[in-house]
Amino acid sequence: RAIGVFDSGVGGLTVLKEIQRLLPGEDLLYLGDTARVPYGTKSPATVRRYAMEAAAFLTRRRVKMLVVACNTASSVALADLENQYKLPVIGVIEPGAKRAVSVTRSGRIGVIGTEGTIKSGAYTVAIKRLAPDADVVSIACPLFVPLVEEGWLNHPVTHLTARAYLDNLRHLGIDTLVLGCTHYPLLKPVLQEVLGPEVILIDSAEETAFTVAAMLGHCHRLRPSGEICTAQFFVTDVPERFQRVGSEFLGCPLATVEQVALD
Ligand code: DGN
Repeated sequence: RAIGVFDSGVGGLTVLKEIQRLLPGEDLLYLGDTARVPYGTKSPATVRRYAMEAAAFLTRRRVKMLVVACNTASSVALADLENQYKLPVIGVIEPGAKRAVSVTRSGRIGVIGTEGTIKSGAYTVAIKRLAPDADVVSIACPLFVPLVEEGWLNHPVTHLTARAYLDNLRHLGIDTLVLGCTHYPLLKPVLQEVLGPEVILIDSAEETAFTVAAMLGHCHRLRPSGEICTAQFFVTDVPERFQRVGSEFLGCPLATVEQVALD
């Protein structure tokens, strides 16, 4: 049985990539709800409905585990998914929060994400549950997703945008920043440059993959690099853009991407 992974679009591929790196022997099904991206600006009720439909699609294909590779969906829909299904359901919030708490020295932790994720307060709750004294500063960075989708990973506009969003966090003296959106790991070099080398960036994609591996109770050998990804990809809009941007995310071509309807 495969591991089912879903996101609103290409962002969750950062999680898929890390799972593949840790567990190359696992079959993976990936659904990107590209017809309805972005989730980040939608209401919690709408994102919950989308997440339930995405999960229903994957469970009809008899997956053994669901990975919600989207912070926005994880922050508002995880409990509903857990109640609905008997399978293990893994979100991206908890693993990132745990890691942030374990590495911070000052206890002052920054969180960036979509409007939906930040408004939900899910990271603040998760971090405070583990470290009640932590000082959490969170800001929404809604322009980052379209910049990443455009492939502007090292563009002057991206640098300026990052500076505008993050200057405040820098002045507040955070020592740890949670990248609370699965698109953001691609911006690591720019974010690190703006914040300076002393701020530790927490990549929830990596942390989530560790949680998946721990849950499955094994770790496979690394696959030799350069091999074509064998996961099966589904999208809800025409595949071309997903295939183009997605191959940049994964660093290898996406063999086949199938367009599907969720109902
Ligand atoms: N990748 C999604 C997340 O992690 O929140 C955000 C993408 C979007 O829907 N805007």
